[in-house]
Amino acid sequence: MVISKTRIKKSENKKMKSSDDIMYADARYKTAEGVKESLVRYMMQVVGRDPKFADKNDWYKAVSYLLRGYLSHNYLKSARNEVKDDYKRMYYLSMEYLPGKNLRKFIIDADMESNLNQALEEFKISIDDLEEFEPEPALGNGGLGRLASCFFDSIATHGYPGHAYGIRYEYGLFRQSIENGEQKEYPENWLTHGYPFEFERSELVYPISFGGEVVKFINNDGKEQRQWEPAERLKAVAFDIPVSGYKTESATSMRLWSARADSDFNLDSFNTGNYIDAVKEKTNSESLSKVLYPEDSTLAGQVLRFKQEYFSVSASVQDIIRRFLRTHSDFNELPEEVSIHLNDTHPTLAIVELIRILVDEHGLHMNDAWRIAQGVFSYTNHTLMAEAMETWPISVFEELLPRHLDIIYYINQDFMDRVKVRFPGDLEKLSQMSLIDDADRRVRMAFLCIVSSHHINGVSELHSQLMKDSIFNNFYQMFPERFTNVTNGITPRRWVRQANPKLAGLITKTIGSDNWVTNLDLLTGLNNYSSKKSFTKELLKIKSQNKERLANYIKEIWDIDVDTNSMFDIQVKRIHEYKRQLLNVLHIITRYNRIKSGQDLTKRTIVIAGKAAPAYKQAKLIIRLINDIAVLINNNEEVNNKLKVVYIPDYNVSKAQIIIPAADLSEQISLAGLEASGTGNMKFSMNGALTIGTMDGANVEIANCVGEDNIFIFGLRTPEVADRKNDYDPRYYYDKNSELREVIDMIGSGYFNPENPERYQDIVNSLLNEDKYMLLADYESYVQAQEKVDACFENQSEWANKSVINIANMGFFSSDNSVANYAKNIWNLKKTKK
Ligand code: 26Q
Repeated sequence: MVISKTRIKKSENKKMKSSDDIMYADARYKTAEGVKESLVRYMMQVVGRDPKFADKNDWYKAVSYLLRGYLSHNYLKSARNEVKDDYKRMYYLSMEYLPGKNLRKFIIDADMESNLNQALEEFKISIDDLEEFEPEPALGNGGLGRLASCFFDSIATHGYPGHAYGIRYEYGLFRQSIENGEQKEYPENWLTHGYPFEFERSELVYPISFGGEVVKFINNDGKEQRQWEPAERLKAVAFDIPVSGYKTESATSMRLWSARADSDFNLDSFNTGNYIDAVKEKTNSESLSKVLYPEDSTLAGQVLRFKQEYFSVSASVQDIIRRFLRTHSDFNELPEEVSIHLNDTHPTLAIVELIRILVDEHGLHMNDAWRIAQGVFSYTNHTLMAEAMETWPISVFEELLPRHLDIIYYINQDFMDRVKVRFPGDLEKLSQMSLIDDADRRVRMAFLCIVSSHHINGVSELHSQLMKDSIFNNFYQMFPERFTNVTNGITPRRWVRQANPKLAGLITKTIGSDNWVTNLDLLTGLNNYSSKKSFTKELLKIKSQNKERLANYIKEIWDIDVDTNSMFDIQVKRIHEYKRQLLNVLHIITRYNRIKSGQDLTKRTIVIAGKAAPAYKQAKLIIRLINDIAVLINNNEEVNNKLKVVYIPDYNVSKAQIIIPAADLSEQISLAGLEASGTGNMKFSMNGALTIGTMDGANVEIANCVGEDNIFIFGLRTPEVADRKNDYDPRYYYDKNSELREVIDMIGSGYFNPENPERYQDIVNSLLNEDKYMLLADYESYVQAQEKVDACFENQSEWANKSVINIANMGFFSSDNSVANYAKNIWNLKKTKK
């Protein structure tokens, strides 16, 4: 009897699909019917609602869980393949990510748009309805964070074994509102109603320690060893958010760490009856991952930020080692198996943490651990500005990471020995290149990165060259082979296919397939269409529809009517003096004066958006000035049929998706040599806007790709800026140019703010007495370039022709290209898919 029972079971088992079959062949989502069935199940089983009574928010959740479910198949399959074939993996460490909203992206990537729309029809819901309920993870400040997210879109789409690590900030970048012309900041808690795309991995937890002291002891081999005995401990818990690839089965994930109190560690306080203190300590520990620092260049230098940086990289490095040890045991193999990339210096401590773990926890010799680290790490620099260079006081190390400071001293000693050999007798070099700034008693994080990385790259040709010529020149002389360039890129999936579906449709129809979405060089096929009337007509129509959408949005938020026939002249990015939003302002006032004096100018709608760091007074003052000017101009009957100025509050990825496709003109006007790359410049151009810009960052390469006839370049070149630095006199330009003088005098006299005429005195003073970013030197050339822009816009077919050439030649700026470069030249990675 027993035997036959077993037999029945076995034969039943045969009929049952294996878990692999289920994992690898999920056909449910291939039809509208299948999607609908799944959706109703998710609604009942996960959301817990009756589909009959579900509201839009419920449907948003059900669709999101369905997508998460679908993507987890792809993610798990990709992860399994990586392990099975022992692929080298790249781990990207970044303090910031800006993925934008995920719902629409996941739907497009899963090729589910039409099935899902059909499935939702019965419930009278559209995908647009659902998007409104999705919170936006604003886990970054700007360019650097968005770059990381573009790269991961490319990594997932092309099947590279890459994994992202960061922090699950509870509060993302503040929400900006403009009140009486001023920026006000509000907390942005994107997790209030939960985030349906994440998986909490409560089993994936690592201890994180701070403080205490380093003790010496004699180990079993009779050698002196050092050990860190920390005083404070907390935990990092993993949360994974899937990253989908476009119409492919490959996928990856973003692993974000959240801080938790270490309950065991607090037990003492409980036992001694100090309950309140124990709970306080818990809140204190958990505050570590609470909030993203809103600075994007000047460093606040807060201890909490330092702790965040260590928290994030310590958890990540522990996780990387755990993953490595699942299939390997010899740490000498680490450089062949693992590549760790540092997104700027913010995760530098990962280097020291890896060495510490190898030496203190796995018994390696310091020199071996140090050699292994140099085979593993690579570093991207994103800025040359001295004030943005990260350094941390030695006292902070002593207090919080004493063992890490030991290791940094070891590295520095080893490095200084090498400097002595390379530059014999040059004592100055020793102090210039030391990882420790002796005068200030601070650790120089960028130097630590350079010394520890096999590759160091800048983010545009110009920036990479300047890196070698200026701030890192000593290091370049020592390690020329380490320095390289990888020009930034942006994903055409989000920035064209998703943000500008009509343009995407036109391109697909014209080229004959949608292969360009993953192979952007195919856009060159459009070059033949630049003077084909039927094509340019459609292109202009699409631009006009996108402008209509932005105009409606402007009407909604400000109740301002803007004319979609006017030129949409747009500058959106963080507000910073070096980015020169003020130069844009000088031009706006010039236009205002010219119109008032009776000149007939091209009609323009000038749009500006961006956030200022809350403590950056001058940047906030610039925002206020723009808004004061906007009120005056928009209400002035004499000019407002020729000129409108609009400040769009709370710029973020979603807003960018509405604003950028609507632009005719893209403003990229930083002082030459200061914008490392820029990526907004690429987004605009890919959407058919023409650029007015300086020869800075990636603008230089954009000019090369589209040709100088199809871009409006003005201003001093980098060498000219350097030449003039020492004897620059802004008053010379003020005295010489009466139009400029009038503009500055208007700002200074309170023309735009008669209720408080002193308000912008600081701005005028800084322009006339220092003008650090040489606005006055570039003013005349900027205004002349703007005149050329006007003339060109008046000839719409010429404009359209240039617009097509811009789009057609943007292939180089696909993040697919940047990632392929990193993979080949820096990470040494192979794709897991053919
Ligand atoms: C560091 C320490 C403490 C607090 C804040 C920071 C911090 C945070 C963010 C410093 C810098 C950033 C962000 C920098 C950034 O976004 N840089 C931009 O990176 C882009 C991608 O490479 C470039 O295109 C831009 O040119 C560059 O400005």
